[in-house]
This record gives sequence, structure tokens and C-alpha cells, in this order.
Amino acid sequence: MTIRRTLALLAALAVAAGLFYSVPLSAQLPPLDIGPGDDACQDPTESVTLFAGNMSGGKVGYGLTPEELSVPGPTIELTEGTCMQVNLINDASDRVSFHPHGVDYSVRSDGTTINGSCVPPGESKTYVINTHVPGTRADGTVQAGSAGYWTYHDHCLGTVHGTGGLKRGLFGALIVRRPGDPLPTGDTNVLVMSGTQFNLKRAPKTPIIRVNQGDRVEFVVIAHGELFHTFHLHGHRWADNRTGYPNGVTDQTTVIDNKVVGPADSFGFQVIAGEGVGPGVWMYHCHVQGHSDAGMSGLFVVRTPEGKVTAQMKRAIARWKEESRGHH
Ligand SMILES: [Cu+2]
Repeated sequence: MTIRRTLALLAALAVAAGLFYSVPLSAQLPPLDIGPGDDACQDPTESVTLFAGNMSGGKVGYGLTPEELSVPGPTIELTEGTCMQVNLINDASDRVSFHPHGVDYSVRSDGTTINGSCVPPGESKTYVINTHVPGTRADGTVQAGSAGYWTYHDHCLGTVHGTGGLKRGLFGALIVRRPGDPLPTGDTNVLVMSGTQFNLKRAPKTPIIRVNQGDRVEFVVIAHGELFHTFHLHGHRWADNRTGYPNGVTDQTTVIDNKVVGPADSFGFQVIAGEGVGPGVWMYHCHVQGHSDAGMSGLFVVRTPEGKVTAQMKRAIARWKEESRGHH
């Protein structure tokens, strides 16, 4: 190929690329402001009903039914580009709210006192969260999409910042998936780091995650409260980006097995359980030494591909429980 023909080809490619990128994707974006008095989703619509209520030990939790309150609350999942109505029914004895991170919402759905979007005891309210796909603005700049591993939490209990709600358990994971993202094998494992606890528990009462070797396992890690933490998982690692996996073999995203999380930070990733390392009992823990020593550790139990727990694994679990005693 001559230099002139090469240049002509490059010019043609540049024109084609320019045409491609000038397509106004922003025209596809749902409206960010749904207007006064019109607090409802346009199509497509999903909805979830969340209950808030008092739990034992002074905790307050969210649940999909009044009987199934949990800390963290239910994982809320939606597809990028869709809208969701969250109906919050407050069975707790204090005012609470639903405040999402990462998505689009009007001031009436921000769950704060200043916008009158707290829910008094015995009452309910519908919050609307919207998401948008990536696009190009009229000025040619790129608008990021909503896809990500986010958190939601109370913003009204205790103080106007929901400090009491966060301390007592009113938080959960909010996942916005991009169509085409790989889905995990089982349920998403949500680990919330606050105080020196995971999910308001200290070892050996922290979650023990049980999977089979080869499963695609999803973690969402969130921090809340006053402290900074470092989340570390033994034997497994992930890319430090939106999804946790590289976009192709030449992707230069840093691969990590330890990540700093400060209050209200959140991230997620997927690992293939035991990939390259085999089955076994793998620890996850905060790597701030004083935090892990205070009980901030848990287990990732990777059974054999057939789902067998070996004698060696049973010994490791027993030893971890023994060594963790006194933390709760
Ligand atoms: Cu920590």
C-alpha cells in the first residue's frame, strides 16, 4: 500500500469515527428533572417496597417484608437506563428515609429534612430513582452512565445526616448493571465496613461466604460511619475499575487485592472462586491491623467444584472461630 493510499484510508476512517461519535446519544437519555408534582417513573418502570423497622439489640433495618429486616438491607438492583420507584414503609419508631448514591433523583427523592423527604413513623413515601446510559452532550463532551456499585442509606434518623440510622443498620447496596455485564452465580455478597465491624458484627459472627470452586462470585464493599478501612481478600484479586474485571487482555487497569474505602465509598467486583489457587478457606478482612485484631475479619469458603467441604477446610473454619473468640 502506498503512503498516499494509506493516508486516504486514515482520512476516511477519521471521518467515519467522527460521524459515529457525533451521534447525539444524549437524545436517548431520560429526563433528569421529572417536574414538580410528577414524582413517578416514566416507562420502563420497576418498583420495590422497602420496610424499615426496629430490630433486636437497638438495630434498625430495611427489609422486603416487615418480618425480614436485615443489616445490610436488601440489595436493590436495576438496569442502566431504567427507572425505579422505591416505596418506603416506616414501621420503625423514628423518622427514616431512603437516600441513594450514584443515580438520578429529584430533590423530593433525596431523603433529607431540607426537602421534606423523611418518612415519619407509621407513614410511607415513594422515592423515584432514575438511571441513564452513557451519552454525548451537545458540546461533544461525554456524560458517564449510571452503572456502578453504589449504596443507599437513611438520611434522617438521629441527626439530619442520618448518623443514627447509619450507626444502627439502615444501609444497603444499590447495583446499576449495564446490559451485557456478566451476572454472578449466586447472590451478591454485601460487606459493609463500619466501626470495627462487617455488617455490624465482629468475628466470628461476621458473614461466612460459602461457594463452590469455579463459581462467579460477586462482592460489594461499602464503608459507612467514621473510619477509613482497607478491604483485603486472600487468594483473589480484581481490576480497580467499575466492574472489577479488565476490558480485554491489553487493558492496563491496575489489578489489586486490597482497597481503601472511606465513609460512603462503595465498590464491587467479581472473582472466579479458587481460580488458580484451588478450594480452601480464604480470609477477608480490614487490613488496618487494629481493626482486624478487633474482629474485622470473615471467611470466603471455596468448596470443591462438587461442593465438598474437606476435613482440612473444617479445621481452618474451627480455628478461625476459636481465634476470633472474644471479639463479639
Ligand atoms: Cu478497618
